[in-house]
Amino acid sequence: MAFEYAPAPESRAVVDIAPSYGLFIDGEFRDASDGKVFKTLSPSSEEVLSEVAQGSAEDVDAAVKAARKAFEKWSALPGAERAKYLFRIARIIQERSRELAVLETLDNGKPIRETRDADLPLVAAHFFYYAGWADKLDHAGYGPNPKALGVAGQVIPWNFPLLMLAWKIAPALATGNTVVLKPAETTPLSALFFADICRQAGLPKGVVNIVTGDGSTGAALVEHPGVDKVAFTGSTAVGKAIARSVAGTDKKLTLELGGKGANIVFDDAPIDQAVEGIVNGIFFNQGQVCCAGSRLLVQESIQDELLDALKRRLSTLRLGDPLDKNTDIGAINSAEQLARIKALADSGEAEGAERWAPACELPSAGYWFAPTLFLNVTQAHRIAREEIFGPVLSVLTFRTPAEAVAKANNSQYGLSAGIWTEKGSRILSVANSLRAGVVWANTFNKFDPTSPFGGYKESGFGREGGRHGLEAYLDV
Ligand code: TXE
Repeated sequence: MAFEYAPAPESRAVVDIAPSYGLFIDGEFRDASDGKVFKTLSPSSEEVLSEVAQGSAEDVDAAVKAARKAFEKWSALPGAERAKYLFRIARIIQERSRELAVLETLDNGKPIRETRDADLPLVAAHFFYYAGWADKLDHAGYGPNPKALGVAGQVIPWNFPLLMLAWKIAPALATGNTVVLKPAETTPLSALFFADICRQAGLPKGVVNIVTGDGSTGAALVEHPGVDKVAFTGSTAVGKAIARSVAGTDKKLTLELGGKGANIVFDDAPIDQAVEGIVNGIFFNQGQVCCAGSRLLVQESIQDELLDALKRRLSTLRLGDPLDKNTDIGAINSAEQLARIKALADSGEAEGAERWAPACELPSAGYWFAPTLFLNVTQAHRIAREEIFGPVLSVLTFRTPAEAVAKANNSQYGLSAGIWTEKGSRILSVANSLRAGVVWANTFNKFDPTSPFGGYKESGFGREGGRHGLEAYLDV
């Protein structure tokens, strides 16, 4: 891996991080009822960034009550009025995007180029997009005055903290719901900055509440009887536990869970373009992406050529300081996640797959994992079946399109897939045979607020984004 001196990292002085943060309930920041706090740190340096309130069940109750109180007025506002708030939020996000990008990079560990060029523009785009829906709901074929569900309890993960917040909060507010959101315990800061943006935008008190904390705070939220709709993005195990806890209530539920995306490269694919797509598919955000292309299915006849080109490309990736604009691979989000990645990668070796990584010096502090390929992987290997959620690509081969489809679909998950071929007819036939919520053709990890996103099988149910994302927050 080519190492060059990092020139002028994005200054971390751009963002002012307070030594401690409270919960955002009813328009005010406050300490946890029992005074408990936890630390959030920078995964690239292990430096403590701030101390954050650990929300208790009592705090969740206060937040749900504030959201309930705010619901009557908020849902009764004309859509055009709600739209104004959403547009204002979107514009403030744009104005403060440099600050937010640096903050997200510090708290999450992902490269600044990604937060600056992908996360933040998409966050703003989601608010603009759903702002545009708010005043059109009456004429969208849902019947007059489509009803909001009430209070949405939303639990989000750490891999795209602000973007997952936008996916959840923007459609909820556009449709007239109010929100209690719990960010992940390793990345609470951007959600708290967002709370400040809500204040700046003059959003009425209680419409958005942010309760930070760990899984126990999340469980208290989804179990709260005052919550009408639960939206969760995270692990399949927790998603199933939430489904069990919501069963038997009248709460609506959407789950966006894990994945094991197949990136299928046919022998007529443009190799250089496919290599870029494979790299983007699995090394974007260090592979901590639910729809990552974590299984490469390559047609046998081009295997050698493609893998040689891929290895050459991996040798040029730069791993290091996430605030450096030239960094391609940042830090893994937490020690726990790093341990999970290591354990699964070790299982690959133990089960007989061939491990390859470019020569790469890892920084001494922080949580790092070199971009890694596993060759000669079979369906029986754990690394072919389980979500690694790290920069690890499992390479399998196929001979015919039918075999490619069968292998791609041979998964408990069904979130994403990619197809690389010059043949339009093959794109259509293969895409239609794949049991995956999103299929990209000759690209990967492309997102757009107008497109619905969500999974088949153990990747969850319900859709976020686009018009389908609105329906998850309406009684249609
Ligand atoms: O997830 P958790 P973790 C996958 C990925 C990763 C694994 C574990 O494979 O390696 O999950 O990650 C909250 N009730 N994904 O442990 O625990 C928690 O506080 C309510 C895929 O971080 O699911 C956090 O806010 N909430 C994924 C959120 O759930 C609970 C993104 C996610 O944490 C809870 C993240 C409970 N009982 C991980 N327990 C994706 N689909 O993108 C925890 N939480």
